[in-house]
Amino acid sequence: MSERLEDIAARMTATGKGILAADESTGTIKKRLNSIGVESTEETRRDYREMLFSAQEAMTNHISGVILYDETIRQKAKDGTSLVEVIASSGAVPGIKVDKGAKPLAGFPDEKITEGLDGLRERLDEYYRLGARFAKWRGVIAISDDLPTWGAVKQNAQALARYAALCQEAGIVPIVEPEVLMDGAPGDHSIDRCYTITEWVLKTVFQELYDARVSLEGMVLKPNMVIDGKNARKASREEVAEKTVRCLKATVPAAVPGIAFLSGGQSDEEATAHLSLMNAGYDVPWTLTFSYGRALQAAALKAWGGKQENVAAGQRAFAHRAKMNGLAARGDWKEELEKAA
Ligand code: 5MM
Repeated sequence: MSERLEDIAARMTATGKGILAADESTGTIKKRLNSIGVESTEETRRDYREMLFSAQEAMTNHISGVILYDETIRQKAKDGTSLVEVIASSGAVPGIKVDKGAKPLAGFPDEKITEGLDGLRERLDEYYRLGARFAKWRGVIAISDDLPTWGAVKQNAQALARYAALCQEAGIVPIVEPEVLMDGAPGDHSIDRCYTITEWVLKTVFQELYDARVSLEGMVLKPNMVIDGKNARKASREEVAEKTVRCLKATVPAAVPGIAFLSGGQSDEEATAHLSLMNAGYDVPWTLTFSYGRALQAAALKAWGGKQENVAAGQRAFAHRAKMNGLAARGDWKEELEKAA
């Protein structure tokens, strides 16, 4: 019998653990590898991800699930073990990005719609057979003085809801990721504008999920934090935590088991600090944890540098960030712990 959606969601949001977002599409991972002077080939992408997924300490103690890209879910480690098995052997749940990326939205200049609904039912069946037990779909919403438009918010929310319903039909837990961008152009918006837009987007997403008959108990939300634009003044860590929790309380039903934040371009330490403050200071009905890409991987990518002899160093860097975020998921992170390391 297949595992219940609620049970998978509970494993994904287990206390003190979070999700590693390693689902960079081919273009994005190329940028990441090129930034350390490594050519992006099927083999280097595999080597990099194998380095992360086989990092025993990080994976076993702090990672509850890994989001994979289509190529990665089919790849094998150097010794022939599938990467899905490498992940599962650490106790983490393998997951898969199923959206086909954000494309220009016809009729809405500077706004995007995420594609990938056609044929999704069949793709989900295949991913299930390959071992995925959760999926991810990211909708992106850009902020400017005039954006977003209601049309873009509504259409992205509808796509997220249709995706989530298809996942649940396939026995797969949907991660619903409506990302209000922090670094979209011009990125000079205030934290209060981010609050207003995030609230609007989340309200719309949950209405669409309801209309699409999505079971809230069998999903995980992956939102942005409420934070000012990358090129605007920086709100204090306390303000980010307070406004994020307030916004989520106003929009996310208590039936949702867990919320796993994206890092969205925050520095590694900021992303950790914000999560820890939220867990330490507020009573909330859901688990609050991380589903970070950049904020979990940046240090590891640099320490690895594409060299076999640096695998252990890369894994140590990953273990450190995973540990810091694991502590943050319990509200126990302290700045001194970064310095000590
Ligand atoms: C890892 O990056 C994910 C996929 O990005 P592309 O489709 O653009 O290649 C991305 O969706 C990621 O899962 C989330 O944004 C969280 O990552 P960050 O870096 O924001 O924590």
